[in-house]
Amino acid sequence: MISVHRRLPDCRSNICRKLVENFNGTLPEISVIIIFYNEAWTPLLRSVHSVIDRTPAHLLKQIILVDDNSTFEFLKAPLDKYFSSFPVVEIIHSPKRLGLIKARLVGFEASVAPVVVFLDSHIECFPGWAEPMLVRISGDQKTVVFPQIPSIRKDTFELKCPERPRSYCGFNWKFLMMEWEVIPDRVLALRHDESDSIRSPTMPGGLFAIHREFFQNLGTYDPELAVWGGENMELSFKTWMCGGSLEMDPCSMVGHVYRSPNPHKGLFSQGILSRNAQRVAEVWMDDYKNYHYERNNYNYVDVGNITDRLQLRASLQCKSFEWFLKNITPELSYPHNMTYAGVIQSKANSKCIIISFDKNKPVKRPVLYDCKTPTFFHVWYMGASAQINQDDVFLCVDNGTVVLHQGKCQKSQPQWQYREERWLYHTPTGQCLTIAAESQLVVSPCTNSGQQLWYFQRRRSDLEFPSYL
Ligand code: UD2
Ligand code: MN
Repeated sequence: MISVHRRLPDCRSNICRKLVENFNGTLPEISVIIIFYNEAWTPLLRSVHSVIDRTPAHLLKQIILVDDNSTFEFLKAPLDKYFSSFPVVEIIHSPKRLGLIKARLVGFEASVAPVVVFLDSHIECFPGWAEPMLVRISGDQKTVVFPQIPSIRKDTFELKCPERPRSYCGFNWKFLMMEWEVIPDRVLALRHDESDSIRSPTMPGGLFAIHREFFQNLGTYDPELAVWGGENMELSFKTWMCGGSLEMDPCSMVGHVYRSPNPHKGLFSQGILSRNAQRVAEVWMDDYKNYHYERNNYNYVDVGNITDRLQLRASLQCKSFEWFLKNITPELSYPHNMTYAGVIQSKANSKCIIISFDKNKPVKRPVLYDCKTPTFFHVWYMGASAQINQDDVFLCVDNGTVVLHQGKCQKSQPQWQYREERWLYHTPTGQCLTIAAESQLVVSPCTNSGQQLWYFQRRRSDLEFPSYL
C-alpha cells in the first residue's frame, strides 16, 4: 500500500527556484477546492495530504472538499472523522448530485482566499507546486495558470518528474474538446527564459489557479453546463477573449491519474457532451460554431436558454472568436473553403463511407456503414485541393484499393473529382470509386454501374463558414 504521505521527487529546476526566491512581494493566500464523486479512499487522502504537506502553511487558507453526493458510505462520516483533526480541511456534502461544474461553484461560494485553486480528487502536488503559479497571478490578476500535469499510472501509481513541456492545449472541432498540440515556436519565442510560463489557447480544465475577482468577473462557469465537460473550453475562451491570459506553468507540477476508459463515456450517448459543447459554441464562437456543427452533421440539440451568457459576453465587451483564433491560436486549422462537407452515400445500397472502428482490427479502413442518422463518423470534406479527408485522415488509393492515409495522398496531388455522372473519379488512375465484392471499396474503370454512383453532400450555403485567412 502506498502511503497517503508518500514523498515525491523535487523536480524544480534552479531557474524555477530563482523565480520564487527573487519574488519580492507577498504571495496571496489560496483556497484549494477539490470536488469528488465516488473517489477511492487512498487517492483522495493522498490528494489532500499532498496539498497540506507541500503548500507553505501561511499560504494555505483552506481546502474545501465538495462531495458531489457520492454513494460510497466511507466518503460520509468516516471522511469527516478522518479530517476532523485538520482544521484547514472543510467538507461539504452536497445533498444532490451537482456535476463537476456546479460542484466547483459550491466550493467557490465557500472559499475566502484571494486566489482559488481547483484540483481533481486523484492528484498529487509536487514540492513547490503552488508558489510559481501565485507569482504569475501576483504579477497580473487576470492570469489563469495551470501546472504541468504528469500522469500517475493508474495501475502502479508510479509518478515521475515531467519532462520539459513540448505540448500545450488546443481543441478539436469535432467535440470542442481539449487536445495536446506541439507548442509553436512563436509561443516559445515569447519567453525570456525557461521559467517563463507558456501561453496556451485552452487548458485541461481540472487543475488551475485563478484570482477570485477575475473568476467572478468572468461570470465563473456557465452553471447550466451539466455533469462533465465543456467548462474548460468556456473558461479558456472567455479568459482570452475578455482580457485575460491563460498560461501553462513549467515550474509548477501536479500529478493526475488519467483514467481510461473515461468513466463519463455514457455522457456521449446521453447527448450531455453535445449539449455542453453547443452551449459554449453558441455563446462564444460566433459563426465559427458552424464548423463544429458541420463536423457533427448538424446534430443540433436544445442548448436551453443562453440569454444571460450572451449578456455577460456583451457587458464584458469581450473580443470575437475570430480575434481569438487569429491572435492566440493561428496554427489551428479549420476546413474553410470546402465545396463538399458531409456524407458520401452509395446510390446502390444507401450506405455511407465511414472509418472502421473495430477494436480487434488495429488497421483502420474506409468501410460502408448504415446512414439513417449520420453523425460525425460520416462526415468527409473536399475542397480545392481535390483530396477527401476526415480531420487528418485522407481517402487514398493503393494498388486499386481505397485506403486511409494519415495526411494527404501522394504529396498533395489532386486525387478526386465529384463528377456530374455522380462518379467519384480518381484522377491519378482515371478510374472510379466502386463497391466491389464483399463491400470492398476499390477503384475500377468507369462504367454505368450503380456501384459507382455516389452522393457527396455539398457544404451548406445558407450558413457562414468564416475565415480570417
Ligand atoms: C478533465 C479534467 C477535469 C474536467 C474535465 C472536463 C484534468 C486533469 N481533468 O477530465 O477536471 O475539467 O476534463 O469537464 O484536467 N466529478 C464530480 N461530479 C461529477 C463528475 C466528476 O464531482 O458528476 C469530479 C471527479 O471526482 C473529479 C473531477 O470532477 O475529481 C473531474 O472529473 P474526472 O477526473 O473524471 O475528469 P478528467 O480528469 O477525466
Ligand atoms: Mn481527473
